[in-house]
Amino acid sequence: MQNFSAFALLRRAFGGHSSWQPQWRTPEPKASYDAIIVGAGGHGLGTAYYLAKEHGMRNIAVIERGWLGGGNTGRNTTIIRSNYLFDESAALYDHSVKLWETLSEELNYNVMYSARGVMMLAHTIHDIQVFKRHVHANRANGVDNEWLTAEQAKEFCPPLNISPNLRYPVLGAALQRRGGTARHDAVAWGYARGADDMGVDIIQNCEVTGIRRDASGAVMGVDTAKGFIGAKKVGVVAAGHTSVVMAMAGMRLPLESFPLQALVSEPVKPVFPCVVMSNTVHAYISQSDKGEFVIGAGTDAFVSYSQRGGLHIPSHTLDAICELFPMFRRMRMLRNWGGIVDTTPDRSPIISKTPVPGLYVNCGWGTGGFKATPGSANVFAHTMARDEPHPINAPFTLERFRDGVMIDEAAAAAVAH
Ligand code: FAD
Ligand code: PYC
Repeated sequence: MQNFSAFALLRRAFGGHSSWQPQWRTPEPKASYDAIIVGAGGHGLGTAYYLAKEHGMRNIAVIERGWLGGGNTGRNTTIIRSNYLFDESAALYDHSVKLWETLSEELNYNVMYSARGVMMLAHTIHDIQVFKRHVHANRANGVDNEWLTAEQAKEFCPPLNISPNLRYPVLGAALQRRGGTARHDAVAWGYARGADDMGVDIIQNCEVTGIRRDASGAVMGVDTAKGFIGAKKVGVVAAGHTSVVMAMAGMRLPLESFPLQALVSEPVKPVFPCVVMSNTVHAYISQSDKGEFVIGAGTDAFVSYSQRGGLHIPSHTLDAICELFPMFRRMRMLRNWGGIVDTTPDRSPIISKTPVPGLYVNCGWGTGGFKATPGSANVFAHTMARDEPHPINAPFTLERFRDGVMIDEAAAAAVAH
């Protein structure tokens, strides 16, 4: 409670459902904690929340070099879905979708989860084959996904252009009706508030600059901009910069970091009822509750830590949007931005113990980790608390790259990332 202003207390008293964000007063770090999470994105804050709520660990700190939710959590296009191909992924992402369904009630904070349906367009025979394979695999796993003709796709999303004269005509679509969107900053703030209520320290403006190990090699704490902070366990959840942080403990990870961009239009009245993604012409779009079109672009083709990305990339995306939705041609774009995502060779995440006792890592979500926030945090907390993986994240180890047991979800983004 000590971290909240009078406004926040009032808002709590009246139910807490507001997108208004309290000013966070960062506490001074203690000399040591039972566990430290590096990175106050949704995954890190969620991990602290579940460590406290489900595993009774209260002496925890989340250490963030910037401000909470200022990384990819606050920069993404918020698409939520679980229509992944392989059994391991379906279990992980659907665990997350199920948590999304009740997250506002769980946190008493409106995360604005809206299951408005995610539709992936097919423009080629190859697209049709890939998406139908996903539909069948998903249904075999109890995950909803269905095939639509082009006419049914237009019925579901009236602004869609299904003219056969398009450069890449729409030949059909895969629709996951439970997919949708949520409010990204509310997720960060909801988990932060919940964790704070249970005694977790959230320490902003405090970069982790080193990971210290004792004579046996086990973790003993982190060096930070505010000095050394001791901890028996350290969980690294620093999307985009995981390799940099893990190198502090002497570990190399199979990760590459890329800028990924998004942009929003001026706000208009509600005209767009769902989420649409197209890999072939590369664009994805939804309409936020404020009325802005939220549009995602591609990654740069080369690795970089720049949070800008090439200007030609959003410009190609807008070409694609105008082709698919000609009625949006005169819309003006308000702002664009980038984030840094880190990607593994098989495009699946790593949620794992490491060879360093007491050090855990959650990374490699690439362009698709927002949807996974609750599920990932929930199983990572289990892994850290019990020093063994939850059955859902057991396949997502670091060792799979040594043993060749990949979970190849390269086709799963449904966008060319
Ligand atoms: P972050 O929110 O990035 O948090 C990591 C934190 O670690 C940051 O706040 C950072 O400052 C901190 N940190 C880094 N280094 C240090 C250090 N040394 N010391 C202390 N703190 C440190 N996913 C989807 O599922 N759907 C989408 O539609 C989607 N669209 C996207 C669009 C864009 C433009 C981008 C960039 C990403 C998109 N993603 C999407 C991916 C998604 O945003 C990420 O996978 C997810 O948000 C990662 O969450 P996180 O909590 O792990 O990381
Ligand atoms: O994973 O659905 C996704 C996604 C959409 C845009 C970026 N990632």
